[in-house]
Amino acid sequence: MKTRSILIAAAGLAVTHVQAALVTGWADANTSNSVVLTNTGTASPTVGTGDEGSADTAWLFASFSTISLNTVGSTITLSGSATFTGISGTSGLRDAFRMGLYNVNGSADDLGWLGYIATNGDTTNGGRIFEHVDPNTTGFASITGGSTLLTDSAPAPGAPFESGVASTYNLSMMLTRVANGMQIDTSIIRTSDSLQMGAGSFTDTSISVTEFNRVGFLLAGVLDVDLVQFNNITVIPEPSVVVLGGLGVLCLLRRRR
Ligand SMILES: [Ca+2]
Ligand SMILES: [Ca+2]
Ligand SMILES: [Ca+2]
Repeated sequence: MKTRSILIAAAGLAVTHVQAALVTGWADANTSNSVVLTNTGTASPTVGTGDEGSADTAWLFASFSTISLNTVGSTITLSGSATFTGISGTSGLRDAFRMGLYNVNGSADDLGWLGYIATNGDTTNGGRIFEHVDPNTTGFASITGGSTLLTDSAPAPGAPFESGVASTYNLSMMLTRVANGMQIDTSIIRTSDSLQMGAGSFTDTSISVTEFNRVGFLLAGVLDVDLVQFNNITVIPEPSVVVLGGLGVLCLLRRRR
């Protein structure tokens, strides 16, 4: 009696690529200032004119198509860089630069958004991660009312921003849906010497939001910054490859007498 086995393996893989999205359509939510924005229709907006302090107090924001982090392991990464020219503020610079990912939460203005904010540190204090929970009534970049401090990283060993000269910082904020909440990983790295000015990592186990559709930046008045050039601000959803099929294995046993 012989038994012959035929193994048929069928891999049904359907691949969907989700593109990294350039973030465009920038505006300043601070209507009481007179900050000049240019290149707002691109992913590389320019803040200020080069005149002393002309980029200060901007609350820069833009929309993007909603990205959902409803599945464990899914991520969204905000990335890009910013070149600061003419910073002349010398004290109180912690939290002077902020970046965030938000859900607009049905708001018609810049108030009441939900999400996460990362800030820069300085020589004596680390950068920080904050959360805006539901409900809150504050501006998206506020780290006081309506905001919860999640973590406070170690002090950065160098000046937060170089005065006078232009310096560029690589920006990254990654949100990862994890089984017990949301992991936030952020960095603000000076390109000239790889100095880390960012806020590190935290897992938020009590989350208010899993869908995101706004990017926001703040340039505080203490910077006295003359020009800020953002470069290629993008939001990248992952996974970029979705396996819709899977692996099918069919075993056929044929018995011959
Ligand atoms: Ca200045
Ligand atoms: Ca929380
Ligand atoms: Ca100022």
